[in-house]
Order: sequence, then structure tokens, then C-alpha cells
Amino acid sequence: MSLQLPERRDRSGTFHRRLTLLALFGISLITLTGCSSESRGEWERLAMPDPATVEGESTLALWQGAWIAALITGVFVWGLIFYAVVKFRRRSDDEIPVQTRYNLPLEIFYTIFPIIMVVVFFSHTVRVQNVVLDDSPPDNTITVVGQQWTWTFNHPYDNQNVYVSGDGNVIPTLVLPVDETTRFELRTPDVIHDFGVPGFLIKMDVMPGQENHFQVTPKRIGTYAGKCYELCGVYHSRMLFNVEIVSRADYDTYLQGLEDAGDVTDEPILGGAYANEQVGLDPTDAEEADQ
Ligand SMILES: [Cu+2]
Repeated sequence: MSLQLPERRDRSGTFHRRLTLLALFGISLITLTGCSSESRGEWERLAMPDPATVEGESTLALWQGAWIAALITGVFVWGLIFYAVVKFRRRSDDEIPVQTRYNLPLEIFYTIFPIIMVVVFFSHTVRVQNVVLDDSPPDNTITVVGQQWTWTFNHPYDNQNVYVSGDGNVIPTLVLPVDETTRFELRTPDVIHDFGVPGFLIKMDVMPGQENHFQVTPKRIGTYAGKCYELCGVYHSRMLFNVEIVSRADYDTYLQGLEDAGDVTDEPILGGAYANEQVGLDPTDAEEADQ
């Protein structure tokens, strides 16, 4: 017995030192990361990107609202748990607390309340979905083609189709006019891809044989990054693209530039054999990678 006491004291000393170190580490982490206005914005948006489109604002509001509702519920439930743990902890008298059964008000509460929560979450989700998937006639339509392993963007211009396409080495750029609604018609000749721009807070599957579309209204000029969100195959990681939101005048200049460069067809390029030619990969490379 006499030997155990110093050992115990030692252990609790180490424990306290570790706890202090952990607390210091936590405080310095918060202090070091929580200063810039950029990271403050990230905290406010709960890690969502700053939406670059009008539609993205609704998605962000849904995200924030859902987290706030979940946190309020969490605090309430944690409170009840800690209350029960402390109030009914084991005591020396070893008396079992009153066992509550057939408590009708309590049972009604925990049945009705989750149903109300699900209804509220569901109604807000449907409301935001209607905003994000709004189908009213857009100002512009761009046919987006996902292909193994890049993207082609077809813009109607001058009663023709002008296009830009990436290849194995070049990441294509999707140019969009600001303050105008642009619809993306999503097409693929091969496998399922997923077209998305994190800054737009939306993505959608690009599926063979299915004509998916959505539209966005970019609200500020800038450069963004886009990518394929579906693990579509061996060179999936190459399916990146840039997005440039420009003024109407710059957009017209850009389209004219594509026409002048001869990147013109009668109809939007939808891929197929043409898409595979665009890949820019040595066929033997692709074969090796397949194995
Ligand atoms: Cu893909």
C-alpha cells in the first residue's frame, strides 16, 4: 500500500502537465489561425467557399441554417446528457433513481419534435433546390462536354458554334459573362463525369444518354477553378478547368477570338470519336495506364 501512493501522485502530475500542454496547443492554434479576415469569413460560412453566383447564396444560407439548427439541437441534447450524468451519478447511498415510464408528455415530445425538425429541413431543402434548379429561359446556353479526359465548352456565336477544348496537357478555360444567366447543357460520349465549380456551390453529373442541365448567374468578375467530381477513370485527375467571369464586352471579344482562330463548327461538338482525338495522349500511354 505504501508503495502505491507516490506512483499515483506521479501519474496525476503527468496527466495535468499533458492537459496544460494540450490546452496551450489549442489556444495557440486558435490564435494563429483565427486572425485574418479571410479565415473569419471561412468561419462565418462554415468552410463553404464565398459564392460567386446569385444561386450560390441560397445554397450557402441553407448550409449555415442547417448547421445552426443542428448545433442548437446538439447543445440541448448534450445538456440533457450532462445533466443526467451529474444528477444521477453513483452515490454512496447506492439508491437507484426514480424510473420514469409511460410518461406521455415526454413520449409525445420526443416523437413530434424530430418530425417537426425533418419537415423544416425538408421544406428549406426543396425551396433552395427550386432556386438552384430554376429553369426559366437563360441569357446564354453553353454545351459542356465531359470526355476522357478533359472538357469541351461550346458557345453559340454568330449563328454557329465556337468551342474550346482541353487536351492531355492543356486545361481548358470556361469563359462566362457576369450578371447574365448561363445554362450548362451537360453531355458526355463515354462515362459518367461530374461538372462542378466549388465557387458556384453546385455540381451535377454528366451522364451518357441523359440531358442534364443547370444554370448560374455569376455576380462578380474573377477567376475560379472547376473540376470533375466523379472518379471517372484513369486520368480523372486531369479533368480540371479554369473559369473566367468577364464583362459582356470581354465575353464578345473572347467569342470573336475563337471564331477568328477557326474553332468553329455548325453544331456543338458532343465528343465521340472527336473527343478521343482531343485527348492528346499517346495511345500506348493510355494502354499502359489501363493495365
Ligand atoms: Cu471525369
